[in-house]
Amino acid sequence: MEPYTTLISDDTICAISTPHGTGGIAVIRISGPDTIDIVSHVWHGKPLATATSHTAHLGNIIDGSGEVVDQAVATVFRGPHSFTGEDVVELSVHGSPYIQQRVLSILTQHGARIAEAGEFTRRAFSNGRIDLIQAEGIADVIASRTAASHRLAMSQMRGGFSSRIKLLHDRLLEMASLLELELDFSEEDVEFASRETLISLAEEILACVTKLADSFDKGRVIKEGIPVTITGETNAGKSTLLNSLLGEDKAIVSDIHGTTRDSIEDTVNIGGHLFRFIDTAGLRDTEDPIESIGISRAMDNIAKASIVIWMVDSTSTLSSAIASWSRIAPRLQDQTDLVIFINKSDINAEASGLQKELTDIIAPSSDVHWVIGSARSESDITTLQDTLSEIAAATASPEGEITVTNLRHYQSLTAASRAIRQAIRALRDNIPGDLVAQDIRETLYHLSTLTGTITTPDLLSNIFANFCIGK
Ligand SMILES: Nc1nc2c(ncn2[C@@H]2O[C@H](COP(=O)(O)OP(=O)(O)O)[C@@H](O)[C@H]2O)c(=O)[nH]1
Ligand SMILES: [Mg+2]
Repeated sequence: MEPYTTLISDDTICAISTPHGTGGIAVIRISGPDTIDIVSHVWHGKPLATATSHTAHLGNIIDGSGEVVDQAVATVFRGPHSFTGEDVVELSVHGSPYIQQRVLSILTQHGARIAEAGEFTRRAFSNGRIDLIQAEGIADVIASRTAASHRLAMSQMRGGFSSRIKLLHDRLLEMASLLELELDFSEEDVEFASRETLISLAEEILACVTKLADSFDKGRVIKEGIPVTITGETNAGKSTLLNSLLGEDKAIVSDIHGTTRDSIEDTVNIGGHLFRFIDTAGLRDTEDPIESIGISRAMDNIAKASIVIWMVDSTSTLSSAIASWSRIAPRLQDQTDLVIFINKSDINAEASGLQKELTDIIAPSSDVHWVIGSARSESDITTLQDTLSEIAAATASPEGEITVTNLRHYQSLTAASRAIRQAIRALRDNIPGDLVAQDIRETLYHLSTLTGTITTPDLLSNIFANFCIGK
């Protein structure tokens, strides 16, 4: 697979790669054919032109008049064994914004250009150091907020997903060549691979592609947060619970029924899993048109959730709990985990008695998790958090399994699976080999767009524009 090579200019770029502002040190990265030359003009110390790759050197950075701007460390990476594949120098300077800007401006005076967002990574891609999936993995690693999303992004950056696609690519090429042999010798009526063999090969490929595409739902949840919908009757304490989980007063809490009319959501990291909590309007009959919309949103959010927390007010009547349940139950999906939080135990000593009564009503569903306590109590919130972590851990993908987290990847995989399905149909219907080969080529095309072997400038600009400057 040849990397995409046009479009990148052969000039030398520079940027601050550390975050904006003041820090202990800041790193200024320079990459391109004239890197060593440009840096040498501002460098007083061991000559960088003769420095071997992957070595660090102490020296001074000087401006045009010979004034020392800072003492710095220059780390030299020689192409092609650098991140970008070009000559790279990383200058570690003291982290004052003034020094950072001064050094950048001196470098540009000597011919370097300020890099665009993601341009270092884009060069790494163009020079074949990484493929597009890995480039996107780097962005995800930088953006990762939890252990789970970090693990997925790391695996993607290091090429786990890419090598799986490469494997599928090779198998498809194998299939295509078998078909082409068949075409070359079609006059002589020899079969190089039986249709049966080709079908089973194609089915194997389809199974792999499908498995990857199917992991997307899980992957998206890891990246965007596991959706947890908090539902129940009005005044059950849903908004109180949301606020306790978030550790801030996000939703309005009041004893006025129907206070929360819209869905309010936010994400929190609990035990290495990202959860997206959605507080919803309380379930009741209402004449208020706005509240009605809120309730229908709440219903949608129950259906869309991975986990539903049903808040039950233990001081309220059993019949009102039953009424809530009759609204919730039809919306619950088979795979949804249900947590029943019996609330306000602080003002109702009988709260735990409700568990048995409710069990009889919602039986026989076995995987219900119970929390009996108060949405205001720190230790009860901890119990709930532990329950949520356990649920997330139980549904997380096993170590080493590839999980697709990116919509672009998912779309390419779906397109590839459509094309390979078409090939299987054609093989079964004994359609001539050249037509089958066309479907195989289409499948190959979609896998190639995934890794970036085939790409367009627009797509690349789109992907790299989301990177930060200096990456
Ligand atoms: N005593 C007690 N009151 C609570 C508890 N949770 C919520 N409340 C109160 O119940 C009322 C309704 O709470 P809110 O969170 O707005 O309920 P929502 O309508 O379900 O969102 C408010 O006055 C809360 O302060 C609890 O655990 N114990
Ligand atoms: Mg509320």
